[in-house]
Amino acid sequence: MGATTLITVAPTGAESAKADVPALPVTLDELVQTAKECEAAGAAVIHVHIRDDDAQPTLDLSLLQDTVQALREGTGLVVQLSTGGAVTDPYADRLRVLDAAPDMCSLTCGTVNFGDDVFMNPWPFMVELYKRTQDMEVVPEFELFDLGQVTALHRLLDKHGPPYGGHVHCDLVMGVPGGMPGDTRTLVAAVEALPEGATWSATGVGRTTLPVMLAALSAGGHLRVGMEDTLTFAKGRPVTANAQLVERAAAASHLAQRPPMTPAAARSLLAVKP
Ligand code: KMH
Ligand code: ZN
Repeated sequence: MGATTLITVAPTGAESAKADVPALPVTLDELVQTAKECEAAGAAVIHVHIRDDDAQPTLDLSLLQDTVQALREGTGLVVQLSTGGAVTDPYADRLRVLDAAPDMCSLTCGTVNFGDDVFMNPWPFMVELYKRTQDMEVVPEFELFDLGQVTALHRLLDKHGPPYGGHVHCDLVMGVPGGMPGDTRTLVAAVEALPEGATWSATGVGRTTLPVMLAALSAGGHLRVGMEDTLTFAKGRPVTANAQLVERAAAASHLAQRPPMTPAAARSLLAVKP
C-alpha cells in the first residue's frame, strides 16, 4: 500500500449559527447522516462539536455519550470529541468531555486570540487535560493555532511523556484571526518544528482553506476540512454539505497520488484504543 492521506472532517464547530448556515449539521440525526456521507466521500476521522435542542453549542455529557454511540453504530469513523468547545465553556466542562469515552479528543496547546474573543488554554489546563487523556486511554490530537504552541507541545511531551498509544498526531489550525496565518511559509515553519515522528494535518479557515490544503498536500501532510472552518466553497458559492468539502479533499489527495486513508488504517496510524 502506498502513501495515503488522512482526511478529518470537522462538520459543525461552535461558532456558526444554524439560522445563518442552514446546511450546518446540528441535530444528532443530521450529524450521523453527515458523518455517513463524509465517510463515503473519504473521511476517516470526525472532529465533533454538538448542539442542544436550540442549536446552541453544548458540552452536555449525556448528549456527548449519545453522540459517540450513534457515530460508532452508524459509521466506522474515528470519533474525536472537541475539548475546545465554545470560547465561553468552563474548563471543568471541557475536561468532562473525556467521560464520553471517545477514540480521540482535541487538545489545544495554548491560549490564542480568536477573532474578537480569546480561546483559553492555559498551561495548567493543558496538563490536566493531557493527564486525563493518558489515564482514560484517549488519543489526543494536538491542535496548534500558533508557532508558540508547537513549543508548548514539546514542553508537554518532555514533562509528561508520550500520549496514550505512543503516537503524536497534530493538527495545524491556520488562518484564525489572532493565530498563525494560513500560508505556505508558515505551514513549513510549523511542520519543521514538530516533534520527531509526529504526523500532522492542516486546515485553513475561511479564505485560507485552499492555500493550506494545497500546501499541506505538497508538504506530505494530512487534511482537515469541514464547515467548522469553511463556509464558502468558492467565490459566491456557499458550502452546501460537508461531503462537498471532503470530496474536494479526496480529489486533491488522489491528484497528489496519496488517496484517502481508510478509517481502519487511521485507527492503526493514530493508535486509538481497539
Ligand atoms: N471552537 C473553538 C473555540 C477544538 O475543537 O478543540 C475551539 C475549537 C478547538 O474548535
Ligand atoms: Zn473544533
